[in-house]
Order: sequence, then structure tokens, then C-alpha cells
Amino acid sequence: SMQCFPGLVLALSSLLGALALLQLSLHLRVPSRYGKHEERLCRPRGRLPARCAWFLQELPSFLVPALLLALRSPPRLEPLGCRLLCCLFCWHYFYRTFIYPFFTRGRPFPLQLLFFGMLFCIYNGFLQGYYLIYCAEYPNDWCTDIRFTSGLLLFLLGMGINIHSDLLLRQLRKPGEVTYKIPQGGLFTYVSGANYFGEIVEWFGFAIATWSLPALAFAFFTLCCIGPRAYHHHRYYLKTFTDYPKSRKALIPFVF
Ligand code: NDX
Repeated sequence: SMQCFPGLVLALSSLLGALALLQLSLHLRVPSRYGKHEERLCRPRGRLPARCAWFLQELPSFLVPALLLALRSPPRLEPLGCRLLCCLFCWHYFYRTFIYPFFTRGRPFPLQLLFFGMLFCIYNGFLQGYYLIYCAEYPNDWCTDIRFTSGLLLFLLGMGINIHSDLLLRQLRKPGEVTYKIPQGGLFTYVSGANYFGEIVEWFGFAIATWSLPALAFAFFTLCCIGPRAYHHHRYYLKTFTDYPKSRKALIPFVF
């Protein structure tokens, strides 16, 4: 049966960090081509409805750690640590896989990116699940540790912001509509990438709560992946809407 290989965790986490840097260097100038940054004319084919695409893409991030957790033998009996933290990760991806896609009003998603997105979700789902289920060890009173409590709080806060902001974005469109409008309300009052801000806070909270290298690498990846995207969204809005609120920042309220 499986066991913990610390070397494997270190290698996979480092590769994730390297992917983050690659992602950052590729997407600082040119955003990844989906949603409002897709070049209209090229490749009208090779897309899947947003609903199927997000479902398929995110499913492995739920399934892989959930299976690792279910199939672990002998089951791990530690009171809290690994199990609860692994459940937090699965909880987010349960939402992202089984709830978010069914309400989205997004445009069809490019198959090529879907493929890479799925690979990424398998990789990261395995790394986070494997680490928490086979390697992580926490003292019995971890649930009262300041790292756990503050991290959990940030995680929940970020998730709340992310879900609320995605809801506000969805309500900008009637079913079947594909136009872009100026997001209003919630944290969109302060930043163009309110949903991204929430997601980033969420995964840094997770990194603090788990106090682990794999989770830190994933938080860093999230920052490098959707941080630049928030900036490109912001530029798109400024270019498209002359009445775009001047005080609004790209990603971090009042700062950037
Ligand atoms: N999926 C994370 N890299 C990604 C998919 C693409 O969950 O090859 C990363 C994720 C993947 C990426 C994933 C990893 C890296 C990949 C990349 C593709 C290439 C890249 C694989 C896995 C790659 C290397 C080099 C490393 C190999 O029509 P529409 O779709 O624009 O409609 C939108 C709508 N909307 C509006 N409607 C009306 N008016 C407006 N003004 C509107 N603005 C937006 O709202 C959508 O329906 C919806 C949300 O749009 P948007 O653009 O704000 O968010 P979106 O980017 O679609 O993300 C949706 C949610 C969001 O909550 C975000 O936080 C989360 O997913 N997310 C997204 C990406 C990554 C991620 C989280 C993470 O890293 N944790």
C-alpha cells in the first residue's frame, strides 16, 4: 500500500512552484485565451460549453483527493489534522465542480486549455491529497493552534468573497447573453478581480492552516495564474468602458 515519500512531495511542490513562475512569465503580457481574452476570430470550433468544460476541468481536483481519502488503508484515525484539512480542499472543489458549472453563463471554453486545466487539476489534486493523507502530521491540539484558526478563517473569508463575487458576475447576464458589463457591488466596488482576490485569500489561508509546502506552492500558483489575469481584466474594462470607476484597483483593494 501507499506510504509517504517526502522526496516526492518536495519534488512535486517544487515543480508546481516552477510552473507558477512559467505561468507568470507567459501571462504577464498576454492573458490566457479564454473568456474575455479569447481572440474572437481564431478557432470558432474546438470549444465546449462552459458548463461541461468547467465540470470536466475541475472534477479531478475533487475526485483524486476524495478517492485517496476513501481508499486509504488502514484509515487514518488522527482526531483532526489531515482529514479535516483534506475535506476543506475537497469542499472547495465540490463547489467548483458540482455547483459553479451548473449556474455559469460563461462563453464556450477552448478545448486545448480544458485539457491542460484537467492535467493541472489531476496533478494538484494528487499532490494536496497525497501530502495531507499520507505525510502530514499535526499535534492533537492543532485545531486550537493560531496557524490553524487564522488560516481557516482566511480560507472561509476568501471562499465567501469568491462565491459572492462569481454570483455578482453571473447576474450581469441573462441566460444566453454573452456581453460584458461593468461589475458592481460587493468587493467589485474596490477591485476589478474580486472573485480572484477571494480565491487567492482562500488558498493562502489554506497554506497557513495546513502549514505545508504543497499548499504554499498551490497558493503561489494561484497568485501567479489569476493575479495577472485580474490585471488584464482591469485593463480590458478601462479600455472598453469610458465610465469605468476611476478609483477601482485591479486586484488588491486600495493598493494595486
Ligand atoms: N481553472 C485554475 N499553464 C483554470 C483554467 C485554465 O480553476 O497551460 C487554473 C482553474 C487553466 C488554469 C486553471 C491553469 C493553467 C492553465 C490554464 C489554461 C492555460 C494554462 C492550464 C486550471 C496553462 C501552463 C503554462 C502552466 C501549462 O464569457 P466569460 O467566460 O468571460 O464569462 C465570465 C463571466 N464574466 C462576466 N460576465 C459579464 N460581464 C462581465 N464583465 C464579466 N466578467 C466575467 O463571469 C465567466 O462566466 C464568469 C467568471 O469569469 P472570470 O473571467 O472572472 O473568471 P474565470 O477565469 O473564468 O474563473 C472562474 C472561477 C473564479 O472563481 C476563479 O477564481 C477560479 O475559477 N479560478 C480560475 C482559474 C484558476 C484558479 C481559480 C486557481 O488557480 N485557483
